[in-house]
Amino acid sequence: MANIIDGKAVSAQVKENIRIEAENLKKQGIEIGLAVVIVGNDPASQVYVRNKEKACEAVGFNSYKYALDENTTEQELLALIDKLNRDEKVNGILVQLPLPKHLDDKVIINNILPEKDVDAFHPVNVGKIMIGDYSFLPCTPAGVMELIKSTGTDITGKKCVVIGRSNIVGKPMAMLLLHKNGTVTICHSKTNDLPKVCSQADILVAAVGKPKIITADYIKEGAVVIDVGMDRDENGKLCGDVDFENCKDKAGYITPVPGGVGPMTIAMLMQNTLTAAKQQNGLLEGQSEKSADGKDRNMWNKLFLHT
Ligand code: BQF
Repeated sequence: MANIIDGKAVSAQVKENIRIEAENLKKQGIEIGLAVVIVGNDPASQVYVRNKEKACEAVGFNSYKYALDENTTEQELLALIDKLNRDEKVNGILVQLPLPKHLDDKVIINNILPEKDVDAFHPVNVGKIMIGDYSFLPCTPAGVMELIKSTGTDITGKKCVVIGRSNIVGKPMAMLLLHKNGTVTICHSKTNDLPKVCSQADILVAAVGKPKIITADYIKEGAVVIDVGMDRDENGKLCGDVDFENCKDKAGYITPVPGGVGPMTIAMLMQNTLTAAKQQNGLLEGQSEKSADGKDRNMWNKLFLHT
């Protein structure tokens, strides 16, 4: 039986540290605010938004929820974003995805001020992630990194396989592993002999979006297996991309769904919102300088080197 990585416990620890920092900032008169915008009535999105509001409450941030009608126009949504960009009480802005079909998420995201883009989806922040200059962490990949760290696994030199090449998970995930000196392979729907590639991985990150497609034949004995999937099984029950029961005896460490990556994604969003508030209040100046090698800095140092 593999060690089961407890995402809820790790996320609780991260959030507790954030709560203490927020409490100290409050004593200096600084309150932290996150605006959450949701358009339409997608039930999964409503759950995710509620999770984000609850996390804000737990760490002592103000949350401002904007629930807009399904038929909201681009112009109306952009007007709200413009208002939030200017609102000093709002340190972070997130627009819950996916948006209804008539809205183009690229246009919307491009109009969020990069300094308030706590999802790190704006092209400016995506570019910064590529060069290893982390003002905001990509939430899900950063959560995965924290979970790997919690196992005590050193990524340097390890074979890392990421399944999935989305802009939200797969691509930034590969970057974070690369910046930690992993030897990274990105697989996708056109990859030849996926089980063979995966079964060479010391660290396997599954972000496919298909229930339980990763079985024991994809897993190297003792590997760290991280499941980013949020799928439904044949009974409509929440499950991941990894067939947990089938893989748990072969993996060295494995994340469950629920209670694995999901709670970490939310914790990292809180971390980014704290960072945004500090930056906007001029409290991160001293940390924005390069370290001697010019590579690891800011949040990166804080979160992944010596927390
Ligand atoms: C848990 C998300 C797909 C598409 C858009 C805790 C969340 C999920 C699970 C959560 C997700 C997934 C979020 C658990 C936010 C993660 O206990 O296992 C929290 O709220 N998430 C999102 O905002 O958009 C998504 C997945």
